Amino acid sequence: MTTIFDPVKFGDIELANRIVMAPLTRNRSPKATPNDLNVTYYEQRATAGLLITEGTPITQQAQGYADVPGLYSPEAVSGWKKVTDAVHRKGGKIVTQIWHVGRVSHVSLQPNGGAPVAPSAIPAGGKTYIINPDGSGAFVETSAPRALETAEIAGILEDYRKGARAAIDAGFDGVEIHAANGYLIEQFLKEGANQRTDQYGGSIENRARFALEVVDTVTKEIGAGRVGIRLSPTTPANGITETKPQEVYNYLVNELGSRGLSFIHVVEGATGGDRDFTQGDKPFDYHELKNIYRKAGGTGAWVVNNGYIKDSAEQAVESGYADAVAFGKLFIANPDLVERFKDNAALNEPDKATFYGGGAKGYTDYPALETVA
Ligand code: 8OZ
Repeated sequence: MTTIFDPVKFGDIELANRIVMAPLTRNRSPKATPNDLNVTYYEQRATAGLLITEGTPITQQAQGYADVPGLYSPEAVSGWKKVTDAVHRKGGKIVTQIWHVGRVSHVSLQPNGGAPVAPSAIPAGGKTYIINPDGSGAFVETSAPRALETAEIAGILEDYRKGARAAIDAGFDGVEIHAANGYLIEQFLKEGANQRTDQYGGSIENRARFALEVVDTVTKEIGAGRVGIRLSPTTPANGITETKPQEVYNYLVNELGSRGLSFIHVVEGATGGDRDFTQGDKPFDYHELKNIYRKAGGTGAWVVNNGYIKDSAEQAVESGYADAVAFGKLFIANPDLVERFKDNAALNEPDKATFYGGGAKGYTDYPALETVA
């Protein structure tokens, strides 16, 4: 029987175990550049089978929150190189989550204070986090976006290509395309944010076109065996809505099946919340989704996420449903989560107050087992 501690291949990436660190926004990289504290944080967690970094904007336009690390300056690539070197020295594997927020941004974060871009000029209606000119932080309404011209989309794909190349230059083992949680790719996929009348809007096939073009661009650049994708079929995150999530995502994974991806990472339910949440008229069937992907020839690892604990993760892997499980909050508080699971040891509790922004507190000061008296 396969267990969560067994090795596994995600395409070209060999993992020592099936316990994955989920991408986690931590807002601790001023000037969009990874620093030494970020190196320590990832290095501490290198015993995960795979680390997926926090969302990493591919351009300034792709940026939606203060102090998240990017991939679009030489300084950021050098900063990430220190992270990947440290993780590799510890025998770990690490991919970066390439990210474009689309409408989930604020003019103060955008090039020349311009409007964020989106499939359609429909505000997300949520909040983002910015740094005021006086240095203080603030949660503010996301700014009204402008709709991308059809002719601009090739330029965004080029940004993804460059982001993927920068990730490889920075020493990452691959990338995860962030197609979840109400950001740009999901804004195209889901009806509530997409009222386009060109080939990127209307039918499911048209709404999925942008996602598939991003996948094709990135896999062509760095090889499909190093490319995963994160999906959240039913999440309401960042004001996103879809009444037929099963149809949309069945179509999408059927298309992804022939593309040789390294892994498919599925957030089940509302991101960070209710696992049974759906916006469709029936419960979402994640097993059906996986079966469609496999029937379409998909060989990527099936990675599941959202509220898993050791028992439910073991059940998911041992039953053959999932190839690996991604943990978010548990990895924030437990740098040695793999060892703790192996030992059935007690877990540290994550401190919500220090999730976003700040310094070492609540970031690199969670104790590993051997440092607990
Ligand atoms: C929490 C806070 C800010 C951003 C996501 C990248 O939801 C995020 C995110 C999460 O995917």
